Amino acid sequence: MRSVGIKVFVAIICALLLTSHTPAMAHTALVSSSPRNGAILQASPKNFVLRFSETLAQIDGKKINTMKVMGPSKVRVKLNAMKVMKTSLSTTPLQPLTIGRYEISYRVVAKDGHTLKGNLRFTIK
Ligand SMILES: [Cu+2]
Repeated sequence: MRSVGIKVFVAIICALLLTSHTPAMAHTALVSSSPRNGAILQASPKNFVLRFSETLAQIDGKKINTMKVMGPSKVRVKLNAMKVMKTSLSTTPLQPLTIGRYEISYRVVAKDGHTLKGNLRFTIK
């Protein structure tokens, strides 16, 4: 019967969806960044790019994917607007950064609704 076939099909899809997101699996993760964590740079980075393992969620008018850059003496670096492109979040500094240690902290929401927070550091020599 046709309806039995559909039920089996639906059951298989449900099973796949459940196993594809078990608690043991990590949700979205940071895949790469520019600058890299621990990087020692000779000059100011032209941009900040974070790439994640999952597509980021976007809600019109809400800044749900953000990063913050703190510089020497805990001075917050002024950044241009955040750009979200599928799995990446990027921005550029308003002005070139000076010598010192910096920390990027980020908070993103993946399309599955899960939030990821983290931070990384880099130094300009
Ligand atoms: Cu998740």
